[in-house]
Amino acid sequence: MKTVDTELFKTIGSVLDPIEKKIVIVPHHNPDGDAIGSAIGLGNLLINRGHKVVIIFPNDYPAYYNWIESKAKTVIYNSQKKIAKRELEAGDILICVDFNDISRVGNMEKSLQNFEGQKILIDHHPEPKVFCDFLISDTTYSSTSEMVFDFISILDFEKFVDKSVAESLYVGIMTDTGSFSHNISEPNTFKVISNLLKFDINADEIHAKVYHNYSASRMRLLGYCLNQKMEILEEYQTAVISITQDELKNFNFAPGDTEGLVNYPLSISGIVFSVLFIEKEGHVKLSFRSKGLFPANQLAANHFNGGGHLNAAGGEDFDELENSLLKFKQLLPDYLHQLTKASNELKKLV
Ligand SMILES: [Mn+2]
Repeated sequence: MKTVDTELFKTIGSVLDPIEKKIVIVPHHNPDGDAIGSAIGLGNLLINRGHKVVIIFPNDYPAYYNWIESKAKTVIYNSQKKIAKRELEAGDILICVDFNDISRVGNMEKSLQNFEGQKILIDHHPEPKVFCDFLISDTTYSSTSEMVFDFISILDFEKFVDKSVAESLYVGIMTDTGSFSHNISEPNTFKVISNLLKFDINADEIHAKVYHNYSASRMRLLGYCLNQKMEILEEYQTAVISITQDELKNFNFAPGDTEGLVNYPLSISGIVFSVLFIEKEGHVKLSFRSKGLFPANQLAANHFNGGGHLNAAGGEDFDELENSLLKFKQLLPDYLHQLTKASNELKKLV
């Protein structure tokens, strides 16, 4: 079971005093449910406490998260650079959530580097590259949103939690655990969920708002990818899916439409590693998911300029899609031993 460094949380909490200070919250580029949920949840909490808060998203987020209510002003850096820069200049405290490497904010990196106030980081990814003055970094948490709730509890801020805070943090935990299907063996996760449910939130409704809110073309894209584009590399217990820009256009691609796609092949018995290749302008974006002991983050870091969690990582390759796919396949023999080992461990469990 995890041990929480209460003193560290309290020290960092004291940075937030007095409440007149202006706080800027920044999640990572291509924000997912946890990045959005932890940023908005923390933002609403701090506003309820009397702070001035602005949330700057490096780029826009999927429309199925639009219903989450932010009391703080939100700015999208990519489309509102001037306003975003002005807000960063005016900020006293920067709180970075759900990432631990400054390069994860995309082209907002330079503006963050120039931030002159105090910087706090709250995150659950491994191997932080330190760029903040204060760090709460703990990989035993399911999500940053769960960490934010502990932060709130330890600082005795629960009196500032309302429905909007609880809803946002619930979204973060729900999405980062794949609706409570992975990273859920720590009792603390459910303790936090149980606390959030006390704030009159409707968990059934939240699930439906996020997962029953997709476009028909997104579902057709999913069907196409699984039916036509999924390749099973049996010897390596690996599945790959690759999508070109043209294919995405054919399915009226909207941000978020490929989120979660990489998880599907892991439902196949015997598959321990799933990789999604998406062709972008000038590069290929890769998502890696694994089961058991296979270190998806190591492969991502070693060969594809990436990293992340043991079982969920990302990366990018500055090459053509075909070359990238070929390079990946040629790498697999080097990982055969680890893939087989992970697969054998899992067989023991079934
Ligand atoms: Mn997260």
